[in-house]
Amino acid sequence: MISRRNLMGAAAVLAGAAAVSGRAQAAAIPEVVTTTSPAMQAPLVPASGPAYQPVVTLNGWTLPWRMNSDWKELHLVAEPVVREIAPGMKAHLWGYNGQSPGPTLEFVEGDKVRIFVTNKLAEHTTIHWHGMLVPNGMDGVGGLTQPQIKPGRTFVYEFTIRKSGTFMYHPHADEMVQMAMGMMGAIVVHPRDPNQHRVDRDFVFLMSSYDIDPGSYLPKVATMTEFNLWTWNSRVFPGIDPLVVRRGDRVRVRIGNLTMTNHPIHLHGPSFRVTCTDGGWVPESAQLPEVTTDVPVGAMRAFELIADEPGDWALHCHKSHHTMNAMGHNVKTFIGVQQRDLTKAIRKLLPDYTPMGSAGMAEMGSMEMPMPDNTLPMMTGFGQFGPIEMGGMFSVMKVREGLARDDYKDPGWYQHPTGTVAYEVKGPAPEAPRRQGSRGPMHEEIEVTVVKPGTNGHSTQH
Ligand SMILES: [Cu+2]
Repeated sequence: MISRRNLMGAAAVLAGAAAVSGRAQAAAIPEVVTTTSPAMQAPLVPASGPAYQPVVTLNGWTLPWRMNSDWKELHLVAEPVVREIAPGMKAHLWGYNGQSPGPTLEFVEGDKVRIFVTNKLAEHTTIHWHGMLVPNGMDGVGGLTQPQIKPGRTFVYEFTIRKSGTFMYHPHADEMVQMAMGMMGAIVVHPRDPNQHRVDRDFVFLMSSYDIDPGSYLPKVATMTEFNLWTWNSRVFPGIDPLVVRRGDRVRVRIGNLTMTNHPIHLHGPSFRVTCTDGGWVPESAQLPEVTTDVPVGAMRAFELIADEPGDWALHCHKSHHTMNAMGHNVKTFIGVQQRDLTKAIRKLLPDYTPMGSAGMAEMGSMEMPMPDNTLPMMTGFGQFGPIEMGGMFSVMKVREGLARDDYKDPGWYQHPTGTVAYEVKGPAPEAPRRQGSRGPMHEEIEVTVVKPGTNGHSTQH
C-alpha cells in the first residue's frame, strides 16, 4: 500500500511555488515534484519518524518523498532548467526537478530509500551519492558500477542509509560538462537520535562555478579554471539568501564544493568549529576554533557556532575575485593612471566612453554602467550605508533578538545601538613625521641602485 500522506503534506509546505505534476504511474514511479522558483522554501518538517531539525537550503528546497511500506521513495528528474543567478540574470543550466542545484535530499540514519532517476537530458547520465556508503552497484559511476541512464529512461537506486552527516549527489557521466552545467544537489542525513548533534538552525548550500559570457545564457562547458561566476546554490550576491538566526541559537552551516578550486569560507563575528565533513562527524577533541575554513574541491564542511552576538555578519569566500561577478574579470589595472588625455582620444571614437579605476575599483560598486542584457554588475548589492561592493560568494548571517523558532524571513538591516558604529572625525589628520629630504617633507630621498646593461655589475648610486 502506498501512503501519500507524507508527499501531500510536504507538497503543501511548498506554499504554491511547487507543483505536483504527472500522475502516479501504474509502474509505481512516484509523481515528480518540481519548483521553478529560486526562493528559499520553508524547512520540510518530517510528518513521521524522528523529530529532527530540518535543514534550510539557501535559495532552494528539500524534495518531498512518499512512504511505500517501509521504503522512502523519491523521484529525481535530470533536465534542462532556467536558473535566475540573481535578479537581472538568468542562466540556461541543467539540473534536477526544475532547478540547479537539484533539491536537497533529507534522510535519517537507517532509512531504506528508493530513488528513481529519470533522464530528460539529450545525453546519458548517472547519479553518484558522494560520501555515502552504499552497495557498490548503487554508487552511480557510469561504466564502472552501472550502465549509464540513456535519455528518456528511468533507473532506480536502492540502499539503506548507514551513517549520518553531510553529503551530495552529482552525475558520474560526462562529468566535466554535466557539473559545469549545474547538475548537483545536497544530501543531509540526520542521526537516528534527533538529540544527537542537534542544532536550532541548520543551513546547507553547494558551491558551483560557471563561465557565462556577459550577455549570454549558456555556460561554456570546456572551461577548466577561468570561471567568471562563483555561486552558492547557483546564485550570486545580492541574490543569495541571508542566513537568518535567532540570538542564542546553535547554528550549523553545511557547505559543499563542486567547483574546480578551493574556497576559504570566512564568517565575521563569532568563531566556529568544523564539526562534520563528508567523511563523518569530527570528534570534539579535534575541533579547532576558526573564523575561516577552507572547503577543498569535491568536499563538504559543516561548521557550528553559538549566535550570541546580534548584527549583520558577513559570510563570504576569502578569495576576493570570488566575490566579484562576470564584468570584473579581464579588467585592466589603471590605479594611478591619469586617464584624461586617453579619455579625450577614445571619446573621439566612442562618445560614451567612461574611464574606470584610476583611484581603485570601488567606484564601480556604485556606478550605473550600461551593460549587455542578462549581465550582472561586477560588484553590487547595497546595504544601509551604501554599496557593499561584493558579488559572487557573499551573504550575511543576520543575528536578531527574539525571532520565532521557524522564522527565516529577511529581517532587514541591523539597527545598531547608538554609539556602536564607526564614525568620522572632522579636521585635518596630522602628518606622520618623515625623514627630511632635499626636495621637502613630501619627497623622501629614495636610494636606488641602478645596474646599467653592459657595465658588468658596475653600479651608480643615486
Ligand atoms: Cu572562493
